[in-house]
Amino acid sequence: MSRVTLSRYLIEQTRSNNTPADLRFLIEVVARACKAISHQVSKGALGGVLGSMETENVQGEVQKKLDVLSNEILLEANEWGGTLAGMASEEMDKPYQIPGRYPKGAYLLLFDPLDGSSNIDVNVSVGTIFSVLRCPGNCFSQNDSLGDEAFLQPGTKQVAAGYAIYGPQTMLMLTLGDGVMGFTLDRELGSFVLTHDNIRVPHSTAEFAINMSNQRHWDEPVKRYVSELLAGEEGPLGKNYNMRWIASMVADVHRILTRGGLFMYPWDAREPEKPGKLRLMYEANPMSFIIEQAGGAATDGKQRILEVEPTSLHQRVPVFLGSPEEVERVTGYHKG
Ligand code: P6P
Repeated sequence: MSRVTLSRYLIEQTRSNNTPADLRFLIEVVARACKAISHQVSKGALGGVLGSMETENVQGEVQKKLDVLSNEILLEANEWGGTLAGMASEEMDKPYQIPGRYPKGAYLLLFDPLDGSSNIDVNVSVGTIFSVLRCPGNCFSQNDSLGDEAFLQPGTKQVAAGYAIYGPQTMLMLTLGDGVMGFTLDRELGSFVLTHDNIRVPHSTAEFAINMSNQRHWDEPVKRYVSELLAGEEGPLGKNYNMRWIASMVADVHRILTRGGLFMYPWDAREPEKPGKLRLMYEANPMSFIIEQAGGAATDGKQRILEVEPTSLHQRVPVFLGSPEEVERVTGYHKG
């Protein structure tokens, strides 16, 4: 059977689901940028790209050289194509304005250019997470600059989302709202090839992912739930659970898409004013769209993450996502 490349898949989607040609082009360009990022990441110490900058991003986190490089690769790849009205990134305080010399388009691209970058220097999988929204109204025809408010749409408004994972293989996981497809980078071809068609998250699981070192800082529903997981078959859940924590959301979510599981990054009392660590617009929303499209569930402990009404571009949110049976259980504990 001939291999279905990302390009062929997108063209077939255009025919079958009327995926707009400019959205197809946007996804192709993002995928091409992810190939370039994969190339840089794979150089490691040989590429002079490891280590940190002397700068901090809007999150107050020290930027890795590859954070900044990955951000630049995505901006330069996407600014000229005429598909975007603007871009927003974890690495930039304000939205990126499409330069006046380029045409604007109808979409907004949001991304975490290199998630899990603290793992880069220890050669653990990292990734790029992206989300696509429509620009509201006719913002792409405006001459004035695009403000944060154009991006502040709930996750249900996403028209596409995906991530690239830079691990033993480089893969691109993508949803256009009609299931989740997985593409593996064939470095000889230089193309992403469809290898996982219509991925489904198992309804139940015996594996959870959380940073246990924060246990004493969690609120009571999470403390109760995790203690029940740890009690195993002698406890109320009546089965033994395994634990994984890669501390790279892309890698943890990829494992859950592949074999099920529950990923948690709850609120904790270390910085009580912050709802959580993970960012809504370019981490939780795209990952939640993907997980739900694969039959999983994603909540902030109280409601679907995709229904959270954003109030700021870089806002954070608690995250519980993965196999529905466990997401519903831990969410139920928050409702008392
Ligand atoms: P911690 C990476 O920095 C990240 O944003 C996510 O990819 C990951 O799930 C989380 O933070 C890890 O956080 O507190 O365990 O280091």
